[in-house]
Amino acid sequence: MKRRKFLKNATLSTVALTSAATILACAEESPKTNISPTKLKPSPIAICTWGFVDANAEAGKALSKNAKALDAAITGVATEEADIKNTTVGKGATPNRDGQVTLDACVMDSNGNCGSVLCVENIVHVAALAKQVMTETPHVILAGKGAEEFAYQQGFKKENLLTQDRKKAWEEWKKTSKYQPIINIENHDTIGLLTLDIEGDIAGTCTTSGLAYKMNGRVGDSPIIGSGLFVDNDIGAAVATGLGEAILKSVGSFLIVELMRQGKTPQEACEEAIKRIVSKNSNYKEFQAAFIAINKAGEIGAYCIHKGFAYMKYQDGENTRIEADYFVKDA
Ligand code: SD4
Repeated sequence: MKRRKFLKNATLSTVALTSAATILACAEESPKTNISPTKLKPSPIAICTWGFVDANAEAGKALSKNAKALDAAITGVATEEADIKNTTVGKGATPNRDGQVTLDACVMDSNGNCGSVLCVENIVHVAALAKQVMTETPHVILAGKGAEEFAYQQGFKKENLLTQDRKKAWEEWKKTSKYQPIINIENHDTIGLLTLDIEGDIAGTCTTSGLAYKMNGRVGDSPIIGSGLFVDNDIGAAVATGLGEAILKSVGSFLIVELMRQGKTPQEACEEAIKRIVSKNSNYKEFQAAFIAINKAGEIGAYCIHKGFAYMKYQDGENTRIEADYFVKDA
């Protein structure tokens, strides 16, 4: 072989080898995920359960100003906690059957830290309180009086949560109440809010008074990490609303995140979690359960048992209400 031809061939082979090595190295480094690379850098997103336009907009706007995911989520839900027109969250919430308003909330950040408060009275902003449990105590959960006392130490104000309007409704309910847990589909308006911030980090919170006229001491899924809320910043997050007893038994939010880890889209994962609840509860036609979820690519999913569940999505300055697909189609 002529020297020039040999050199040319040698150069070509080197180029080919180098390219092959580069391709192999890239293949090894690329994450094992179904998410397309073009979708890996979404702009900030806030999603929340039900049609909470203002709360979701607050969270979305905070994200646009570079707030961290969890701070934006807590800012968003604070709007509902303070709104006495929402009878399932914060001030103005419906009391338990003994006339006490008791609140549940939790938070989870993008480092896997979480905090939760159960059955708290006289404190409006329980999601913010759950964050204080996370950051200022060695614990994850504080309940009842202990959580309330901790709130005062942290500078939270004592407030009467029972409005005249809710007191009247409770007195009316007492006249016919059979003192059995009454589950109806109208018992909703819990706010669960998930955020993906400018850094691509994910966090979430959930805050509620739970079921109207629940037994004193009853706690639902909303403040229970894994059931009402779960975040894994490598994968995504999910949050629930609906009948807490059914959601608790399926550890639904954790299930959704794990299904996404296995490659399901947020939509597929939400559908499987709802189908799991349906398959394990023969009375599923009598209650509502719903999930929303987000993954690292900013893809969203939502699914519920019965028609009528909607969620909000804020991204790029647009706050959109989206009706979720549902399981019971024969109603
Ligand atoms: C609970 N999951 O305490 C809550 C109730 C709820 O919208 O979501 N209401 O069971």
